[in-house]
Amino acid sequence: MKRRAFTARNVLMSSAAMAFALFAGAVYAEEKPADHTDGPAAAYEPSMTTLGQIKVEIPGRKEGDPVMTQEEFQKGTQIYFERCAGCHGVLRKGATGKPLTTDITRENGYEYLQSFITYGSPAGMPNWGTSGDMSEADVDLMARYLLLEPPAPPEFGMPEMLASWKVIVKPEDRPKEKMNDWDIDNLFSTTLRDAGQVALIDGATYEIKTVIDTGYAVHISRISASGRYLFVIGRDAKIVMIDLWMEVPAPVAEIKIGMEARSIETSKFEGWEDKIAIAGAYWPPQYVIMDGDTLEPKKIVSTRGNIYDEQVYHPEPRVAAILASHYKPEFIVNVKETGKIIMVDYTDLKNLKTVEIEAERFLHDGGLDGSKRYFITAANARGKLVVIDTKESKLAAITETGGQTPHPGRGANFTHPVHGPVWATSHLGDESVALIGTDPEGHPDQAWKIVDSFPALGGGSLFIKTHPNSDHLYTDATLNPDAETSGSVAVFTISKMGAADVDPELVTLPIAEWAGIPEGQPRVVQPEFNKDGTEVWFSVWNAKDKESAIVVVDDKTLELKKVIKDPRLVTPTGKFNVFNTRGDVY
Ligand code: DHE
Repeated sequence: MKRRAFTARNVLMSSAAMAFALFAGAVYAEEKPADHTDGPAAAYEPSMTTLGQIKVEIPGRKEGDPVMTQEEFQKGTQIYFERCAGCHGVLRKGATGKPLTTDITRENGYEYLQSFITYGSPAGMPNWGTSGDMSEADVDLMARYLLLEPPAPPEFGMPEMLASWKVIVKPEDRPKEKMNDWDIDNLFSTTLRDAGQVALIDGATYEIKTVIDTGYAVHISRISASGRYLFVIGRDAKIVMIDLWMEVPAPVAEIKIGMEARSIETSKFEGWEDKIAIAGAYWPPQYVIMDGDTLEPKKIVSTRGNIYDEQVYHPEPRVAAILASHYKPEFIVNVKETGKIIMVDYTDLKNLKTVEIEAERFLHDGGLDGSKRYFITAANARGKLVVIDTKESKLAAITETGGQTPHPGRGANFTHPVHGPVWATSHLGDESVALIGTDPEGHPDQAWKIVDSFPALGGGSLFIKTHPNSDHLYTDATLNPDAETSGSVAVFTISKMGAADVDPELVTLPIAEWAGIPEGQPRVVQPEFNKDGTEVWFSVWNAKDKESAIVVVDDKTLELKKVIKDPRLVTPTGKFNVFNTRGDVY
């Protein structure tokens, strides 16, 4: 395999700034990227915006504690959860960032903390003060805050879940057959992030059929195996279950499974279609197994435990991607900080069987290979891909991608003219696209090896996509600091890809320009195909008070087909085509 030395120009120099700005909720290119000095891996950390809103008390005062009012402590907690907890952990015990427990912060003292927060460090700490992201007063507040014991956010167990659980329409009162004439398989459930809603958009007419209220800073949609139920999860851990058979699809059940969450999935194994749902939380660190019809919570499993390699206890390992196996009645659960992948057998919840696979830290997103047997996921902070054989519930391989911070979404499967079946990821930290061989039977020498790596537009890519009926591979560059780059996508022609020593040619599509949005600097995010694989949709994601759009491209000609604009399209990001999402077609 050719090893590429990516050019400094194309490596995402200030990806940290961009990612922090993005995930702290300040999302747009028009906002000044801060001059952080850290690398992209450290930057790709969540903002615990929901936790930032909880009311906390100052923990019992100790001798030598700096004086702080309740109001200041509350503000410090909010800033900490929104900006620091992603790296340093909710409990300050460390994650991708160093621990900030009081034994350490008091040893270092106020001046050290104040200067560290102001100037950052080459090891990855952003320069919050000199970048202007935090005022001098906030830096002072945070330096004092860190000398106090951290507040422990509340747990969220069965009583809290049951209190939040609502069956809006009981299963027996739901339609017995599909009551609308919508082509529900070709609907796009479109995240309207800052509106806390999803728009259901018809894949043929581009009409917004309905807009549904969901959770706060809504994140992803997943669809039950039958295609009937749509599950949407917000960052506040609220799940909304929508029945697509209703005359006008609407929520039939909802629940909160924690205080911060990102993932939701439903059972797909034969005989178990639509029966079970599962969601994973960032806080408290747990996954929850629910009834697939009603969202009744059945079982809460904590992910607290030891890191796979160091065998050191981690108090808050977050649940990242969850996928349903097609080979067994199992869910595949990525536990970020302990680097473990848990195969959860959902057939007998009383005697729950799980297989704990030692994988790598810090697990994030991933998808299935073309045969749907193998789950390939990014341990993004370590630049690696982990491959799980879902038939055997076993680790198949761990491979370095050669790039910085792989971020595949669910990845892209295609048959490469030279290397055979491959799965692709793009990278957050540099311009590369890496292809991993996925055919251990037909191409055993290439299986689970990076068979090619070539440049796309630039660093800051979040998602890559193709479709079995398409000859194109698309990748975005959403977090690239350059507005033109973050407003464009790269397209490669699969049938023209050749040997690894020749980079495939790329075509750039100026998606944001095509959207014709007069104000702001929207970013282009997440290619998603329609059901037949003839069109690919891109979100043109602008500030919430500015116009956004969805741009539809003809996959054969790569020409603009449609710009969907509507005042209701507030901050569109992820789009989930019902057919492709339920069948893991990507
Ligand atoms: Fe996501 C998937 C976590 C920010 C859009 N995102 C995922 C998954 C995880 C995750 C764990 C995989 C879910 C699964 O498959 O079960 N996302 C996080 C974060 O922790 C992070 C970095 C910061 C945060 O505070 O939330 C984050 N994500 C974002 C965004 O800001 C994005 C770009 C816009 C938005 O709407 O929030 C975003 N994430 C997405 C999308 C997917 C996703 C569109 C699903 C992609 C797919 O094709 O399946």
